[in-house]
Amino acid sequence: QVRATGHSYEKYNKWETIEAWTQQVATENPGLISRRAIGTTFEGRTMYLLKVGKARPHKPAIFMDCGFHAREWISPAFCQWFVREAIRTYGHETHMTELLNMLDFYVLPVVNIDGYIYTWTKNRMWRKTRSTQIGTTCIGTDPNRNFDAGWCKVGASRKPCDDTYCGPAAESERETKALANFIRSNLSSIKAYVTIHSYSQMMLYPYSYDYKLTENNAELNALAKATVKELATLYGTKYTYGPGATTIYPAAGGSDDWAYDQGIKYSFTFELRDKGRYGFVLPESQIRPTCEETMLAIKYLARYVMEHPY
Ligand code: ING
Ligand code: ZN
Repeated sequence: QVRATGHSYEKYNKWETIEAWTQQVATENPGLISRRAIGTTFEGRTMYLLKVGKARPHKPAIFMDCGFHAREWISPAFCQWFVREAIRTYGHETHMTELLNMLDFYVLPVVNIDGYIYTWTKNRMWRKTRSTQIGTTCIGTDPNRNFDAGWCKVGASRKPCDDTYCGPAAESERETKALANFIRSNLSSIKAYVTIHSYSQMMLYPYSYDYKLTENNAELNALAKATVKELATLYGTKYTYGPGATTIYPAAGGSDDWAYDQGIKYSFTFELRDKGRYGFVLPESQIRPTCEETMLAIKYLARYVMEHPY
């Protein structure tokens, strides 16, 4: 069992603890996990990406990130939980064993590290990155408005002081640039993109930047329907699902829309628990049930992707 200093899967961990944990899980599970740096944040921190899967050439992959928005603490907690479940159940549970034999998961535990640290030290409700720019004293860009997908056309702000500021240009942020560069460099293997947010219990798929529907809308709808049904089998947690624009709100520059337009046909945004009672400040007692039900969803989705090559 992995125990980085002070680390707990049922608590919210500060960044230093998560960083040490990424090293520890990789070192202790060399046959299943490798770690690499994909970039650095505005404040100079290293962005670590974990590759989870049984080593084999030419494997398809699923990319999953957590911690886009600083205050959505359940999200990084889920990425950590996912990695632990992979380690714990590989070779013991047939579903996970088959998945990791056939697929690689690229897991980025915290995208917006600087913002995450800021929520631990200064302002629990911070959302954006922590980048500065000349001409304004306001700080930060919304990383999920910063992708080159209808950039800043709708549901985003051009004002640097706003929470949904789209940034001075698409991919202006070091964090979004690093993520986009990694995906562009691995497009031939990445078959699905999953980004974990909170809250509101939704499973969203493209598009959010426009009311148009994707070419495979019927398939995405059926897949989302089946996935949220699977999630609900554990505790009855109800998720809504659908295209972002009509299910949550129109918003341009999101990573799922961008990934889809790169050719990744299975692209989803999850909004985990709850529906507003605790909101972003979900109690630690809900980490376990939230992560367990979300594991069912991700494993279901992964099996579908594995069985539908393209
Ligand atoms: N929700 C997402 C947001 O960035 C979203 C919703 C998904 C927008 C996909 C655009 C594209 O606003 C949260 N809670 O962050
Ligand atoms: Zn979010």
